[in-house]
Amino acid sequence: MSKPTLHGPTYSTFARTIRMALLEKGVDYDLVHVDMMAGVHLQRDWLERHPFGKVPALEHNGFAIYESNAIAHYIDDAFPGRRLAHPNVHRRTRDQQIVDVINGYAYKRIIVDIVLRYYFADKEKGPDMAAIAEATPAAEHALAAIQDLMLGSDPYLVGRDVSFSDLFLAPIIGYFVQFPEGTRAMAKLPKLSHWWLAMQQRPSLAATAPQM
Ligand SMILES: N[C@@H](CCC(=O)N[C@@H](CS)C(=O)NCC(=O)O)C(=O)O
Repeated sequence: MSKPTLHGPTYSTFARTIRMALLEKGVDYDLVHVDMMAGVHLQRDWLERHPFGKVPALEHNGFAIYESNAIAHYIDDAFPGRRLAHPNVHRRTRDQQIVDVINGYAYKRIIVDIVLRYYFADKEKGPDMAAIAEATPAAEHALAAIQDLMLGSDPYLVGRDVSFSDLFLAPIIGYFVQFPEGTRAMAKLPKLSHWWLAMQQRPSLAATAPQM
């Protein structure tokens, strides 16, 4: 079977999710860097691949896909290997519910409203700590909601092995815990902290560290 090509920078959380999915499935792939810092994702060529100017995008045998959840499902369905989709309907539904919570709420509250304010802080003034403090309760609320959706005492979000939601959340937490707001938020969430410990053991997380 021919290799898929993933387009996206390693520092994108969504691109990392897809790289983790490929590694978890044991799928070999080519990675094409998209220089978001230079605004490549807003240029005409990229907009033909992704009309909303986001990353990542995947191409396989001439089939082009954008939107990370669709890409992750394609990888699970199109390639052999352990299924990321849980066989139990309730767990599979919870998994997708958590993915929706991450993509609809948690990503913006954690990455856009907090993490990017640190990374792209004004060089002289430093990060806007007032805005970060204001954003923190909403980020904590999103993580608490995710913890509430975890099923049983399994190590991963919806079971004994990783599913889609684990792969969407881990790259976001990987950034969030670099900052005090993240470590404090996780300290209040024991089940999610145990999950984070389990995720840190996954070779797919270690092998996809962002390169700035
Ligand atoms: N709904 C998209 C979201 C992707 C997304 O927001 N990617 C971020 C990088 S992690 C991005 O492209 N941001 C660029 C921008 O918003 O200008 C997906 O699931 O793939």
